[in-house]
Amino acid sequence: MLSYVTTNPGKVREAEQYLEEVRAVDFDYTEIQASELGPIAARGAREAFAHVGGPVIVDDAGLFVDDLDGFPGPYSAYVEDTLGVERVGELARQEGTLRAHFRCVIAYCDGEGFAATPEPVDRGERRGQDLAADDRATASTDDTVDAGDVPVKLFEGSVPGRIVEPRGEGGFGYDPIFEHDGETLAEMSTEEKNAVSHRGRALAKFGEWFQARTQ
Ligand code: ITT
Repeated sequence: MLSYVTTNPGKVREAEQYLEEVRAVDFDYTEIQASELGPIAARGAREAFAHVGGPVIVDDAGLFVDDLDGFPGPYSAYVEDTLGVERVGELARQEGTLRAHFRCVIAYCDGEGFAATPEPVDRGERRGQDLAADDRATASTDDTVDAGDVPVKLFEGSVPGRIVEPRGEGGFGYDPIFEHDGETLAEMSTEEKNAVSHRGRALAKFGEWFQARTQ
């Protein structure tokens, strides 16, 4: 059975609409420091696969404020924990910077290879080129897991929007300050959020591909 490896139950709730059989595995894989979500998710998927021993997906997501050079981007979790969502909203609005987007990369690994499709495959050997020098140091000194260089398939989704004063009780994370088409993601039901969101788009691509792979 497919395992969704995450410490965030909100992600699993959103995935249930797309994946018939999926179980949540609460495992905190290493999140390397990198400027792109893809290598972070790919590295996490390898470690999650080594932990679970069967097919896994992990999901790395972030809020990118366009006029703040994409801040907080791959550092969104750290910034949420340290500054907090409301403060990020205040900072962005102080700068007059309202345009933003959310991105999500779903990384799938089952230890096997992949036939070519439009979605990219991270083959591990690219890791050294994708990471900055500090990131390579982090990756190469991690001796807790040997997940090797098994291929990982990546599915990306994004949604444009703007930063607003917090509204709504639903969703999680930065949802209350992110407005798309007049509503914050926190004002939407899970189905409504999925229909427009970064994760919904990535999950739709993954769900279709995964169904074909397992038939
Ligand atoms: P796992 O890594 O264990 O899956 P996480 O919550 O740390 O859980 P991410 O690293 O992908 O997940 O999340 C980065 C940050 O972005 C974190 O602060 C999340 O709350 C936030 N985030 C991710 N997806 C989001 C979404 O759909 N809506 C709002 N905030 C989101």
